[in-house]
Amino acid sequence: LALCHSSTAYTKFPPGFTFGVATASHQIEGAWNVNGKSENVWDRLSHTRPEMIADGTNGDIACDSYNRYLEDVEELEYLGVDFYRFSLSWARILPTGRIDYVNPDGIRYYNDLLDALAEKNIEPLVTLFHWDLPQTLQDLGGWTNPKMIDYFRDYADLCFKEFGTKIKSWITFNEPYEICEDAYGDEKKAPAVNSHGVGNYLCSDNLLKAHAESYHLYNETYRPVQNGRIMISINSIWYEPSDPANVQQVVLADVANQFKFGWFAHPIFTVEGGYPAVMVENVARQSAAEGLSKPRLEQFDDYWIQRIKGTSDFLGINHYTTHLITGPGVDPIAKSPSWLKDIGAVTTMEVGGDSASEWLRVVPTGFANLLRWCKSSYNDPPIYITENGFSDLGTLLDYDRIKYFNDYLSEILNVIYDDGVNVLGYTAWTLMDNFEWRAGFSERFGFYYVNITDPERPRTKKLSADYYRDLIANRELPQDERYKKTISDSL
Ligand code: PNW
Repeated sequence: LALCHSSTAYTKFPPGFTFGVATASHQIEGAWNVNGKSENVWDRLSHTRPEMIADGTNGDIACDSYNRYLEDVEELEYLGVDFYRFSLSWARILPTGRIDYVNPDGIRYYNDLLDALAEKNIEPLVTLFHWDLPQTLQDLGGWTNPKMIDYFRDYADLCFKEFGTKIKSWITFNEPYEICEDAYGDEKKAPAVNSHGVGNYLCSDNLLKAHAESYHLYNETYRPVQNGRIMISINSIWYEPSDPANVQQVVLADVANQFKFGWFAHPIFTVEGGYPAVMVENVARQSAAEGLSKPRLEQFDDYWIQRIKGTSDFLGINHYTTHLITGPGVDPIAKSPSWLKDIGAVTTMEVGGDSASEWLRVVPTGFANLLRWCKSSYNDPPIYITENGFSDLGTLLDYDRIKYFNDYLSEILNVIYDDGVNVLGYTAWTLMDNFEWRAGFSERFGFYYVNITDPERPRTKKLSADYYRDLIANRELPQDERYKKTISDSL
């Protein structure tokens, strides 16, 4: 692979390019049952099935950002970010999940945070849904229930109304793939419903409709007075052929990318709209082979194809890693039926450098390929990178993280200057070590180390914090020798 590519690379970001960091409510806030907040699906999972969290931790206190948000803002100020991406806790704002009771403390908390950010000139980029569904709504079926379209629109409506004068940039959903596949088609994420091959597709139907309804609501009712923008953040594991000369693998990698990224991007960002044709065909073929008289996934009708199309002002991309396609067939880890089996390809993670997360392999060139593919597949959309980051065990001299950021950012520069990909901003995951879902605190992605055995939750900056601060201050990849060590130095 072209690893030498980045050594000759560009270092300066174009004028107007912006930088931020991201967090998510359940991963940092804590205060899980304080001042009216109700239980969410991650509270439920980590309390009732603690063995499902690698280190048995939970989000009860997490980074205690509910109480320590001013410390968060100080750290953001140190980094010098243009914007801060965080998410709202639905269960803190609407404890029943429905619009019938608004918790004043939820409104107060986010107003306080927004005011503190405004004082430091840090722009908020706010995610409405980053996985912490109120348990009350999960009890009704969660994202497999079509009523969620209304519940989500009501929640979005309230947030636009309450916070829309302070928030000009909204993200409806963080990573619909993870929401639908990991949580309803598997048990990798809460609520761990594991309705593989069925629940995952019910979820995508409802989620895409809920997204579209919220977009139209914002567009028609709020945008004329609030003048903001609204988008969705789609995650990709980018798939590449393990042997680039193998035509069958090349074709299958594209099928896998349609199933992964295209599942949610195609309905929103293409001219024709709807789910990718290859996805609809594959699921129909598999369903027939299973003896079903009706496919487990069906194309949207014309009304919904039109209603969902074009409903994002930018393409938000969360990207971490690349995996490989080794050939046709049923992946050995695929359940039956399942999204993975429906792809009809065998995947492997045997590629690139390691992180502390099994799934996260370091493959910077894959990022460039994904971005070029997005430009050509989706009509050259304006793109924000809404997450990108690297996990380790929490070392303060985090050279591997610095190298990851450097090499991935370098690929962004390559595609901007060489291919004209329209990337407008970059968001690093994450401000500080936080509750990494089923990995608990065992995998750490932060610029700040958080000591979770200390009730004060002290935050200690890592070397990567200075790297990112220098980068932002100069709008240029730092060349300073103190950031450059080999991978083995940081272990
Ligand atoms: C994201 N993958 O999840 C989430 O948005 C964050 O909340 C999370 O902490 C962060 O990335 C690190 O995991 C992902 O398999 C989950 O490519 C899986 C993948 C990527 C991102």
